[in-house]
Amino acid sequence: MARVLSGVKPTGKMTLGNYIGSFRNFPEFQDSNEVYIFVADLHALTLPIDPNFLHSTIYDIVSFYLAAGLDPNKTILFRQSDIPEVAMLNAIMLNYAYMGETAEMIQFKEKSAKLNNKAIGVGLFTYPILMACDIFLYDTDIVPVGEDQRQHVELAHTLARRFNSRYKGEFIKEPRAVSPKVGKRIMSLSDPLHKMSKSDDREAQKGIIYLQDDEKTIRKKIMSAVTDSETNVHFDPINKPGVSNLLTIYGAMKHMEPEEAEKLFVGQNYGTFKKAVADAVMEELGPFQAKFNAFRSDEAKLEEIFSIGAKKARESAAPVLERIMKAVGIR
Ligand code: AQP
Repeated sequence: MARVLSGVKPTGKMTLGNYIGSFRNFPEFQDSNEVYIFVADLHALTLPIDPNFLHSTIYDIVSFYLAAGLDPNKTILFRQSDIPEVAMLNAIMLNYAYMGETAEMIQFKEKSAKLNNKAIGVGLFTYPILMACDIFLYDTDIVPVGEDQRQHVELAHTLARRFNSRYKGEFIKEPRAVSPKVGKRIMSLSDPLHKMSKSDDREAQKGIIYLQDDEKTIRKKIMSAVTDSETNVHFDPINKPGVSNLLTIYGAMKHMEPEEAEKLFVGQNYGTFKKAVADAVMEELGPFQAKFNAFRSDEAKLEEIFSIGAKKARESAAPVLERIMKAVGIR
């Protein structure tokens, strides 16, 4: 049985990118693996965030996990800040990553550039190390993430290797990232050269489908998606990024490669194609949203799920932390 771990950080309203790149992929693991899925609330503090918004979004994320089909009896569902062991491990692991490595992370470069390189919290710089600790603490083998998180998992892998080689033993499991077959990187509908991102505050979010948008808004955003001046529905991410992104979304919804999806739209105009994409998205998101609303309405129940998850997660974390503390000589 492999150990599988992933998380989502409550940094903004969840998007269709988060759904395709992460939420919907988790449940498939839970029948034949040991699965740990968490709300990465400490990671959300790496950029300025309103406390009320953060508090509420933590419950949104766990409700999305449940709506996607995660079963708390099969999957260990927890909140990152309920696990003090991760802070201890982070204090240790900060010493094994190099400043040049975290400075090279694409997310760090993009997010610090948005802050105009002023007042950048140290936590934003060291975020991939805390993420590596989330991974190490449960002896994780596999980390299912969208493409943009792959670089962070690769850094965790490098860090595990370095640590094991320095202390001459298999103290930390070396993790591996897996990304979905279709929809590794969903792009903005209004600016298909940029990722659809939950913390994106540019141009009034008309290119971002939020999982809590109503049907009318979702359809309107898809029907207004940027395409090109041609008329053929063809998958070519370099020359036709808008159409290709819509084909990727359609393919993700229908479990087919975008090239295969393209064949269904030969000779059809962009209007008909966009309507088919909107139908496909709503067919899946409609029932998902209804389940989400039901889970989200009971915060006491969500707290109970967190508390059971934290207990189980800490039972796994304690011996791993002890092993690493012994390896470095502080135990
Ligand atoms: N556009 C996307 N396409 C495919 N997958 C995506 N993910 C995010 N956006 C897309 C995947 O969703 C998970 C969320 O990870 P995270 O909460 O750590 O945030 P992130 O990776 O930084 O994603 P965001 O939405 O862009 O958040 P912000 O704006 O806060 O940085 C990951 O598996 C991610 O790959």
